[in-house]
Amino acid sequence: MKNFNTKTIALVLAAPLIILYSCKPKNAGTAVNSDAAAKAYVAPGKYDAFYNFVSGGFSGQMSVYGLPSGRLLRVIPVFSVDPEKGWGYSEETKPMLNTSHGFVPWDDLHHTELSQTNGEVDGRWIFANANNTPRVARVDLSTFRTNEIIELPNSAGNHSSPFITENTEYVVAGTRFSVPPDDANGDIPINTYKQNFKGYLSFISVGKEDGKMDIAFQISCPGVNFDLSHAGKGKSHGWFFFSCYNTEQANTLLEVNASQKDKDFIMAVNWKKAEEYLKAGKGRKQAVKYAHNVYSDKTHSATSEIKTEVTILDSKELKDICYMIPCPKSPHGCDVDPTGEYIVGSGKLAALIPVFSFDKIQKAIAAKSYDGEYDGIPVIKYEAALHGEVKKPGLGPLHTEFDGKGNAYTTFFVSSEVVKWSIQDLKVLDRVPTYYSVGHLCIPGGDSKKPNAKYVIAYNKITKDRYLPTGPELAQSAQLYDISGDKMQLILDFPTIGEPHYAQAVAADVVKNRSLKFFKIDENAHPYASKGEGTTKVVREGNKVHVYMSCIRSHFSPDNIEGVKVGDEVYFHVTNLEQDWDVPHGFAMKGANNAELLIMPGETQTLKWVAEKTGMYPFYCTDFCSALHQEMQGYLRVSPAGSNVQLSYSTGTNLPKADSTAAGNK
Ligand code: RUQ
Ligand code: CUA
Repeated sequence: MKNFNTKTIALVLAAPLIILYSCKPKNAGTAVNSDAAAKAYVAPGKYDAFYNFVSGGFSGQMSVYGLPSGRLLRVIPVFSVDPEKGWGYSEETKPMLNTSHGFVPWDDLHHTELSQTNGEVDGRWIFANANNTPRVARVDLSTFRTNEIIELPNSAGNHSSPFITENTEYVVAGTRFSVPPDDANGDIPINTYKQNFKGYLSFISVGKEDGKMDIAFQISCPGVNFDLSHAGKGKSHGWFFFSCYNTEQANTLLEVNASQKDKDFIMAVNWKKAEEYLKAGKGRKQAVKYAHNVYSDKTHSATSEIKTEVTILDSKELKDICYMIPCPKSPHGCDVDPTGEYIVGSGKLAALIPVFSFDKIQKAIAAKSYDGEYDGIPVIKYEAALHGEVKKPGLGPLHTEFDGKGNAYTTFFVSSEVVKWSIQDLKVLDRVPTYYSVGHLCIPGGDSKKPNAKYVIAYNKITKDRYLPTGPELAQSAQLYDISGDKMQLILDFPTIGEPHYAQAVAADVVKNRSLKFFKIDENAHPYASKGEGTTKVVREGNKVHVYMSCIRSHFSPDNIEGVKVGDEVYFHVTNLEQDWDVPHGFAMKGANNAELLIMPGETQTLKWVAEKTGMYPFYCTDFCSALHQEMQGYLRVSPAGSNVQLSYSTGTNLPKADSTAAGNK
């Protein structure tokens, strides 16, 4: 191996890195006005006005906060196992984390996107992306649970995802890493990147009524890094816009080698055209493998299916689906204003914000105002697509949201601030510091046609000095600003779970009234459900023991079980018979190698437990459900393999045991 010269590397690095480090704004403690507390105060017993759905980054989960209080309402397990709720541990939920790589217990969730109808947030579902093992999840907002996860073939680092079209026709995902296609030999030299690596965009269709996802088609594109995206809306409905970096197509030391060009691209995709080509049979079938996992609220169980084919449209052949628009330097955020006319690209290394015009893009395409091609894709002339530039807005623009009153709000990572500017005349109107290194931001409905411009929330990467120290790792943080006036006003800091990236918020009324209170026991179609205490039983099938168990305040049935032998696999199928709101029961078993179960009223969940040693094993309810919750417990006796203890079970009666080993006090 060649010795590389550290000095040269350091010099090369110095230039781009200088501005990449973020600055901490001054006066970190004094930026709050005295009326701020009243604006963020929600009296005990009162509801918040908004739900805020925040990505959990490397926690893999999504958290739900109330605004303006910043109170944490719930953490929804999505891509990572969660022992608190048994997610990924119960037999019913394990298939949700299945992939073509097998069971994957973790991921990195960056973006949340609420479903829309006619460009307005409809409160039905929220989608989320898994960045590492590429997947998209759909969370149902009647249960606040992940109901579906679909894996994406031909992809890696699913970052520009999951952004939706204005009627949730599609959830769209672009691959961050370009890779050799799944059906090609990936065992090739990495430095053949330019010849062999490709970027893919996935268009996932969403069922109108049931939300069911399916990969409608993928578009194969040049091997760049797709970073973020947003759908067109209104006049630009039918189009999708993706920011692309590493148009240098570097495969090593990207911080230098992918920062060479003055301009990278925003790729405009005409997906209505793509649909036409698909209908005309222009797609090519490709053999792939990806998991599609669906959770049913009727059987209270998930199924995982491995699918083996996807349809590919080639952007090189089908000339009029994709167009490149030059965008200065390494664009990150790609945001479309509420009218659908303006597309904002945020170059991480740029000192200005370019704003593109949809009308001008259309005219440029009609007039073929191109600057040649990039890997077979026409490149529209920068000036021909440009509405204008916001000059000197700040350093390191990342993301933009809109207030629906003609203003945009952009975050600046390096200069740690949110800047408000006017879309029409591109003038900076206001700026506020964030504490600090802000990434994403969110205005309720801020990427829809109808923003609700009461607040903007900044999601910061660094919180040094903002909270009590907690060792080397500090809380992640969000900051809430009132934007109802001309000037933005900081009113609250609140810590978040995991690293927050994108988040969405919606008026509480849009979601609150769809919230399910409990599952109807009559509709429980779980194959091992016990719909009443009378139907509970214990059944042996070889070395598998199925316990059909029920729970209701404040006992399990059965709560005494004997005749389990060493080596048996015991499946506790626990049905919660309650039919009331907010009465979960828990189930925990001594020595269980996985987690507890948390079972909602009307639901059945299953814990697998292997009897490894003879002895007495208590189990109990983990959720304080009544005054007699501490009495909600039971015992399971394990006898040696080959012992003659008969399988028996009971609740409230001491079965007289005939066999000699029953005495047990030797
Ligand atoms: S990112 S901080 Cu969405 Cu993963 Cu921009
Ligand atoms: Cu049931 Cu505690």
